[in-house]
Amino acid sequence: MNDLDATSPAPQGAPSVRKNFPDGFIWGSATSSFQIEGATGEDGRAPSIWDTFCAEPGRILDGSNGDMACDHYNRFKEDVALIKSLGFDAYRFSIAWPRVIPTGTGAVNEAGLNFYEQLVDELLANDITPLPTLYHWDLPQVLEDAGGWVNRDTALAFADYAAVVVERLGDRVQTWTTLNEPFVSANHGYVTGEHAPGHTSMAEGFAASHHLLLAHGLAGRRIRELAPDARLAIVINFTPIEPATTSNADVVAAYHQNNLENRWYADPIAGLGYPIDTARYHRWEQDEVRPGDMETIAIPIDLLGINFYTRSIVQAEGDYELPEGTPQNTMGWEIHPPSLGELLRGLHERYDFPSMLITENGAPMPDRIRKDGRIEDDDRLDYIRQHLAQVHGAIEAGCPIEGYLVWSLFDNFEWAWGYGPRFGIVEVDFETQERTPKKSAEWFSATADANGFDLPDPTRWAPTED
Ligand code: IFM
Repeated sequence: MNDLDATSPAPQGAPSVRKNFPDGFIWGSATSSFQIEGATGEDGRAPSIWDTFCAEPGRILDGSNGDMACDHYNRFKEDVALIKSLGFDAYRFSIAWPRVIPTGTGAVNEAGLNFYEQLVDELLANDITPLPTLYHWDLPQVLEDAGGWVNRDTALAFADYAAVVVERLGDRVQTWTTLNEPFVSANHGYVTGEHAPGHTSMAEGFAASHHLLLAHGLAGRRIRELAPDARLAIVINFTPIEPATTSNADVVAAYHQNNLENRWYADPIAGLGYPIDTARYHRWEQDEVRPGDMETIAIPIDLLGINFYTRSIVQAEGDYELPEGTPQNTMGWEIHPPSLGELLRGLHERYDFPSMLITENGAPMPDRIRKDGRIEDDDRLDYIRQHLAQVHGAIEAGCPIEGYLVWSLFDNFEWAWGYGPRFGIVEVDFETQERTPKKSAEWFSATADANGFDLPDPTRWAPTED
């Protein structure tokens, strides 16, 4: 949409290489309901576990909450116009269960459902493909009060909620995503306690993980019945794991961590069951698994959504610290683009899902340099460019990757970190709600428009050999 040549000059002596993407490659951005909508008390929305969590002292680094966030609920039309001006093909967002069914089960809140209907219609009117996710962590508090994801009934309630949404929007939405990052819901919510509802129990984490997967399968079945032509998807976050040393203890720790983070969800969905040795290692007896559950979970999907940010180096004792000088973002996550390329090739080899979409990738950066009113975020631009180069390499290696969605469209509420980390390619001034595209947004927009980009210094993060 713009004629900006945002490609940074190539370092001397390193000619840049053109990366053209296949025709029809999808370019877009992603957000989630609690992180941008605000309006937590409007039009009949009931509290979610995140409203409750934010109200507990000490849970959120800057003491903030989602009450205002990006006020997207009241500004969605201008936000869609902004997406349109950036020339994106698709927009991934999530639907807030506590807006649609405030009591978790039962009565539908028309005003809540209407909001998403208007959003979808506005996107379609602007030729932007809506990619809704049915659950991105904002569980109705009333369901948490009844046990949350540790309670099997939550999975059944999720399927009913999914059916309500699909019945209303199924004629306009072509791809339905059930869950976002079930690992984070179960692990951060019920094991480490860093996310809502803030519990710290390994046993609860395993129960939650099974019920989340069951929720995916049960909802998937309803989606198939109600929208037989739609595609069924789930979004999983992957963090490639490496042992810190070759010691037996570190290798074993890394092995089980890899199973928990990277295989626990994709394996059962692919019909491979839970990584059994890791279940035994953690003494999970699988009491929650009832006859037929694993078949329900293994309902075939059409699309795997992949969220990737970093890799993780694991040691048996204590947390690994990155050596000084390691490239990292403002949350201390290592920047290591080759891990994405390896991940994509590995996923395709292991699972062979019909299609894959990068549903999240991006970075919080300092955003301190400003010129002519715009943030000059060359670091974020380079992060996105290097990861796109890895996606390009994976496509060339035969991986069926249909698109790339940057996380995130906006600076927004970064969960337990509050509003400190800025992931947006569009700056949000939280005082005035003014939105200003950063340099990375202009570069990404130009890249989408050209369906490709020039990669300077191509040897810097050359894809590693498997
Ligand atoms: O902000 C989150 C998002 O909600 C889920 N994936 C990771 C992002 C960055 O932490």
